[in-house]
This record gives sequence, C-alpha cells and structure tokens, in this order.
Amino acid sequence: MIKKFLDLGMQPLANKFLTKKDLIKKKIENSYYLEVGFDTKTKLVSILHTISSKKMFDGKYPYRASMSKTMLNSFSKLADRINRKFNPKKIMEIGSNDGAFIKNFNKKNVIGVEPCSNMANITKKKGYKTYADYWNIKLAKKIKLNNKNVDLIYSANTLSHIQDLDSVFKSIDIVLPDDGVLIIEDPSLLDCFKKISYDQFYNEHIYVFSLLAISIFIKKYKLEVFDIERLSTHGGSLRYYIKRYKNKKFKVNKNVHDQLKAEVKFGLNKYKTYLKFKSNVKNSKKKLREIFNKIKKNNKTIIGYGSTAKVCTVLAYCKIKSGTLDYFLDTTPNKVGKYMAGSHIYVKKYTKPLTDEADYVFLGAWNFKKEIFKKEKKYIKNGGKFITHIPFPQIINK
Ligand code: DWN
Repeated sequence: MIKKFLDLGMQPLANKFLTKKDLIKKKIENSYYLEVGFDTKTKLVSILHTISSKKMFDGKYPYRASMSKTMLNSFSKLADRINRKFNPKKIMEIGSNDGAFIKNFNKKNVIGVEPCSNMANITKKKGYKTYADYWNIKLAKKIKLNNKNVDLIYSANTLSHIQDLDSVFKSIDIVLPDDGVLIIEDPSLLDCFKKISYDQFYNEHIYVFSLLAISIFIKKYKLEVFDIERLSTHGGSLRYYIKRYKNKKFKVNKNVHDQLKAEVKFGLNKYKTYLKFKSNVKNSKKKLREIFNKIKKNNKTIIGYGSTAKVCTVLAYCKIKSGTLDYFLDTTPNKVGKYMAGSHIYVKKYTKPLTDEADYVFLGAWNFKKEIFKKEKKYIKNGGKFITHIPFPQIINK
C-alpha cells in the first residue's frame, strides 16, 4: 500500500531550460503535481505522478556528469576498483551520459546505453560503442546478441529515473551472465532524510532508493546485494554491488547488514518517519523563505551557484520568485544563456572565481559544496556569504 507523505506542489520539468525566444513567444511550460509516497510493503519511495521518459530524456538533455571534478574523480576511482576486483571482459553502462565513466576504459572493453541522443553522440564521436536508446527488453536482447562477453553492468543515477523497475531488471537478467556483477548507484534515502534534501524529489527522480527497498525488489530476480559503498556524491549516495544467488564467488559483506540495520534504526521501514520528514521539509521551506525575505528587505543582492535540477524543486516549492535571485552561474554549455524552468531565472556562464558579484550566493549545487568552496576560497576568505538549505536553511561561509 502506497502512503503519500510529501506534497511539493506544482513543478516544471527541471531540465527544460528556456531560450529568450521561448520567453518572448510566451511558450507554454507544463508543470506537474509532485507528491511523494512510501510503499509500506515494498519500502520503495517514489513520486506519485510520473511523466513519460520521452518527455524528459531527449536530444536536448542538458546535464553533463563531466562538469564536476568530484564526479570525474569518483568514476575514475571506481574504474580502478572494478579492474582490480572484477577484471571484467566487457562493461556495459546504462545511462552513460557524456561518457564520464566509460572514458576510463579501453574502447574495446566498454559499451554505453544512453537515450539522450545529444549525450550519446558525444561518446559515439569519441569512438565508444553507444546505443542511443532507452534501457528495455528489446535493447537488452540486441545487446546480448552483439556483445556476448558483457560480464559487468554499471549504472549511476539512472535506475532512479526509470519507472518500470521490473522491465529494468528483466532486461538486466537477459544480459548479465551467471557469474556477472551488477553495480548500481543512486542517491540514498537515508542521506536524503538526514539532510532534509527534499530536492532529491523532482519529476526525473521517480525513486529515491534505500538498501532496504532494493534488497526486497531484486529478490524476485534471484539477485542479492553483496557489498555496498557509501558515497558523498550527489548529496550522499549508495553504491550497490549485486550478484545472482547462484554466484558463490562473492560473500555478502558485513557492511550490507550494517547499512540495513542503520536504515531500520532510523525508521525507514516505518511511515511515521516519513511524516517526520514531511514536517522537517515544511520547516525548511519556512526558514529559507525567511532568509530570502530578510535579505531582499535589506536591498541586498543574491545570485545562484549551480542551476541544478534539484534547485528547481526548491524554488518552486518555496515559491521563490525570479526577481529574488539576479541569475544563476553554471558551467554547463547547454544551460548557459538560457532561463531556468519555472522560475525563468537567467543562467550566466561561470567564467572565473567569485569576487563581488552579489551580497549572497545561493548554493544550488549544494552537493558539490566541497568542490565549490575549494574553487571559491578567496571569495570566502574575503567574507563572501553563501546561503544553503542543507541540512537546514542558513548563511554560511565555511
Ligand atoms: O540524477 C540526476 C543527476 C545525476 O544530475 C539528473 N536527474 C539531473 C542532474 O541533477 P542536478 O542538476 O541536480 O545535478 P548536479 O550534478 O547537482 O548539477 C550540478 C550543476 O552545477 C551542473 O549544472 C553543473 C553546475 N556546477 C557549476 O556550475 N560549477 C557544478 C560545479 C561542481 C561547479 O563547480
């Protein structure tokens, strides 16, 4: 039974940036009701109204994983680990984006699957075999036929975007050999709740997974998690190492039991925890609005840093109007010069470390705080102030 616990109101499609022409033409922007529910039986946490993948993941998808050093480092470290631990013959990545992960491997030993054709073209141009398609049974059969030796499947920040998880795992079942390894990573529900990062919920993020939910779900495919890694990426993620029951090569690591225990201890198996989260989110909204209102009342300026999909949720939910922030800075070529969905805040190209652009800088990319603060150490040293809503709304400069 799915029990609703969070109502984030009407939300635009976070990655649908608008052009100036769109604004002049008053292009109609669709918005969708964003509610989140907890399935008391399966423990899956998902948004309740989903939008077709084709509407979100098309040839104009702007997000590029390679725009962050943190992600590049994380993928390169994982590539080393994979080679050391599993020595795979061939790797397949589901959701290869702009190749931030696959570029760590020899072109002969890796293939990508990426439905956003603009992203797939980037890796194709670099010579990586890339299937520009959605991950499904038809594609899995085609891949199996053409790439018999795939023995490791990896997918980061992708499965949480696909509604039909049964189709996902049936398709994996076609490609994964008996002794193969599946590695998936996605934002962790435990971190999301601890950090009150309600902005992990937006139309692209259909699920925010816990180990609890993943373990239950994959049982029907006779799969089990045998190892996990807790990652700091994307605000706290879990990397799940999965194998078939019949694969006795790997033992289930103690950290799997520890994580399950931690999730149960926190109460991720109980609806009342979700109601507590709801109340935390409401307080977060109130506090953030107070901070913004006070700053604007004092005629101070605010700009944003990182026009993330996540920050779209925050702006729409907290009803922060476009005039409140002068613009967002971002490094992503496909976002720069455009306007953010919903709020229509302009995205300006990030060209150099901050100096005195504004009185306050709102950290849209809060999940890269460490990387950003390193880059902006001079600004911080000179008293520059950031606003963050994680784990609770506050003004920070360290
Ligand atoms: O799941 C998803 C994740 C992986 O990426 C997708 N559904 C969409 C996207 O979500 P997001 O937009 O919230 O992701 P990020 O990675 O938090 O976005 C960071 C943004 O900040 C990018 O637009 C790049 C920008 N950025 C920047 O301008 N300067 C990032 C860093 C680190 C910087 O120094």
